Amino acid sequence: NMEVFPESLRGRLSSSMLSKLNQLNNNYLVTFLSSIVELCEPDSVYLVEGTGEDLEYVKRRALENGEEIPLRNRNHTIHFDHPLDQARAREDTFILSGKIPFVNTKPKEEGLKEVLGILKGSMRNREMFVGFYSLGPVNSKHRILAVQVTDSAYVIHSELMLYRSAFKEFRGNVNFLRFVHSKGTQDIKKRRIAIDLDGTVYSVNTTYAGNSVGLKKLALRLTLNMAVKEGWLSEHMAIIGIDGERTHYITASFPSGSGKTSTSMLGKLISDDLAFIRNVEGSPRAWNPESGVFGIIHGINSRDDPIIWEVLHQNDEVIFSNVLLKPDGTVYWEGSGEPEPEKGVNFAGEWWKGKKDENGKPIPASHPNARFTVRLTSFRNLDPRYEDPKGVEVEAMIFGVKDYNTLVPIAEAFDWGHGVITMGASMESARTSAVLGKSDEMEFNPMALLDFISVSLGKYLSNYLDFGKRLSKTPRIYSANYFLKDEKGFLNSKEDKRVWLRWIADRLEGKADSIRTPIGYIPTYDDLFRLFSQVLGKGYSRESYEAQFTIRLKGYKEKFKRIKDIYLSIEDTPSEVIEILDRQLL
Ligand code: SPV
Ligand code: MN
Repeated sequence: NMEVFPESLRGRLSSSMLSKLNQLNNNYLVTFLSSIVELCEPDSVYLVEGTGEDLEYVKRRALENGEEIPLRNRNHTIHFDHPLDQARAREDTFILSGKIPFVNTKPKEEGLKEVLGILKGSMRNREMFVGFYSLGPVNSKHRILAVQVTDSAYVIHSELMLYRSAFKEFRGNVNFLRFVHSKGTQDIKKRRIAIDLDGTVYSVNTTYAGNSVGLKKLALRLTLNMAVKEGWLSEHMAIIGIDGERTHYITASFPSGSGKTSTSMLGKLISDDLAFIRNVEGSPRAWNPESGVFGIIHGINSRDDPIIWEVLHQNDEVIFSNVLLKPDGTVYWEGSGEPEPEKGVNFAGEWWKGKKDENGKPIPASHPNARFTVRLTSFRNLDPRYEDPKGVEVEAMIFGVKDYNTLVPIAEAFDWGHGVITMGASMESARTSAVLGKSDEMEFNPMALLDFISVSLGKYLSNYLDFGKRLSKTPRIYSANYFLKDEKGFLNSKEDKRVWLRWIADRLEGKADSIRTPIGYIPTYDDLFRLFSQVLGKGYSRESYEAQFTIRLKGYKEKFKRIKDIYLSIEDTPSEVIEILDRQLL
């Protein structure tokens, strides 16, 4: 009965929108939406069911209000974020909770008061969009429902591409995760991302998708917290199928900008960024909560990334963000292999070759964290099982880092505990441009998750260790590093990762040997010689093997000492973690 809707909603929803809402008959939804419209005071509210008509409308609004600019290809648009809002804003993001090591927190009452104060009236004279989604296949019993509220047509447009619309699933009094976003006045000093682990995230004065598209990394904080409580894993991982005699599904956890997306293009694509992993009758099964890719565009070219290149040049929908807009209505980014244009428009305004900022530093044509937003269905290597409600069985997990000095390109753990702790929980990686601040400093980044963790690492790791103990067959664990260097440069070429993946498939099928070293099992020269020839049609010298697979004991020892000190300083580190690190240090 529509009479029962609060006046705040009735006054802002058209009669067709009101009847849509009425059909759902969901009291949680009505209460949530009326509290947000009373807070943000939008002019009107548009419920985005996810139909073709909705998509057309949202796109039109994004073009009309200038959040997106049309490109020469009629299915392509470009979006710019504020020059100081080009990446995840670590310093402005906090969890509303007591202290958690390595995480920005704020007492709940104080943090809520602050962010609600900034959100007050933030949508005046604007339209508010409400999106309805499912994290994971809609018909999976493990799917998680989520609602996004935003005054940005770009944010909701992105979500229509990146997530599965699930309006009808909200019928009745079902609950859902809540994401409230306003672009506000783009006053960067008042940018805040406040995460309430009870199930709501507020984000304001930012549009960069990692801060504004709630279902991506903001939802990860909520689902990670749920997973630790409920005994499953919510991870920053790609999911891919690699072929040997049959398809083996593996997950790959890499910090942003160190090879995760390019690795996922080497196999059958299920996910490029996020994974939910659950124990289903003793077997570890994985789903992609997303249905699209928000990927780094820097360095994407037709030779190294033919699949992504194709996605960006065919006639499917693409939102480019923070690349260079050329005068002819096409775009340019560094590393595309195309000649650098003379001029255009970029994230900092008018741009010309040689333009410098106020400190005399050259302004790149496109931002190093410039991105593309596309649907999974645009990829020719998409595995149809991405929609499998039962998920895929995980046989191996890769933990990869960007380490110039020490870690071997590929190694296999002795067992679950050894892999989880010395490979996953011990990750250190060169800092990425996906986070505001200096690039390339080495950072402690367990499971590539430190930016997204929402519980103490101790609790997180005991859940991980226990998860494996309850499985009837644990995945094998691998450490990977594509970035080893000597004074002459990188020791591996980009295509070598194909060989490491095939080695994993061979290991899973019992076809490849290994050498037991103090840090785990490494490939034999003979197997790699065979695989380099089979997979890449090229030779492989003993010198290359020795340079790549020498165990740099000093570097490893120093690393594990640093890591042990970190875990000793965390109050709730399980004793098993220290035991495993001690054994590694012997
Ligand atoms: C990452 O940086 O890990 C990303 C992009 O996947 S963001 O959405 O910004 O987190
Ligand atoms: Mn990511």
